[in-house]
Amino acid sequence: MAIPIFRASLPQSHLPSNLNSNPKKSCGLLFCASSDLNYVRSEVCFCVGTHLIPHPNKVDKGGEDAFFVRSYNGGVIAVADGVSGWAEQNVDPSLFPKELMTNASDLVEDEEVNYDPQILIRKAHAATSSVGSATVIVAMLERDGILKVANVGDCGLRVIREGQIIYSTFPQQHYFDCPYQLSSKVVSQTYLDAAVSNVELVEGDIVVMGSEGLFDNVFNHEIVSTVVRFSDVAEAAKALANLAHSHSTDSNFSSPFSLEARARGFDVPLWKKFFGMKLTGGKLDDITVIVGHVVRS
Ligand SMILES: [Mn+2]
Repeated sequence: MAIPIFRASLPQSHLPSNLNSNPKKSCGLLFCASSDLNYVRSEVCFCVGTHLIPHPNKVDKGGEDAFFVRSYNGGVIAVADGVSGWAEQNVDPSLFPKELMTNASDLVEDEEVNYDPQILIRKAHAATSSVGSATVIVAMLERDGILKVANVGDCGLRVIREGQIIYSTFPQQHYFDCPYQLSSKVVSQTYLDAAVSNVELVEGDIVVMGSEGLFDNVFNHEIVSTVVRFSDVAEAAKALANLAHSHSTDSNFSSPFSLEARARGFDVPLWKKFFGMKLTGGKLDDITVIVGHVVRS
């Protein structure tokens, strides 16, 4: 019987249950199964590294993203991104995603959840009493290599195999910059709105999960070229977060965010266009990156 073990510890956290929204910490978390038996050779699990860089104006509080990593089964990874508009109503936007992730982490082994990330989202949402809202993505790896993904909003996930992206989530949004989100309001999206997929992973695959702060600032080809440079998942997560951060503060960078804004009709005023100027720049945001390497258990 393969038993998951932690071969490296999570970084210090001010959140319970393996949660971490602590800025500027990365961890090399290896939860590979130990086994004396050879017949489980084909079983896989995640080796996970994480890195979070908060929005420059939100460093004191650690930002409004939250995430967790659990070793259950082949591994569970999840990110929630708090919707910052709540600050205008004197609500701390970080509370809802943090509680949502705490609840989800606590419910991972729940019988009713039964390895289904969509049910995990339903139960975690129902258990969350904080005011606010968040986008959320959860991925659960089965030991046979099936990765189950449930995604509400514009967090994202990529699967990289031999230097190619073989699977990608797509953001769900009501309109530009307004994603689907779970909320304390009755009128919001629910687990039923989650985009759900099953992806068959094999040993050697790399999974990159992140908040929109990653995908708004880093192109897919950059994600690939960055992760393939590192054998250490914690180093890969840190490098991706740093790249996203540097693009987010670069007003001349044509980011995925600025390209989408232009495609949707947002641009600099006409007189600036006359001088050949266009809307550029990254998007300042909280940046959470989780990199999972699929290894034999
Ligand atoms: Mn965000």
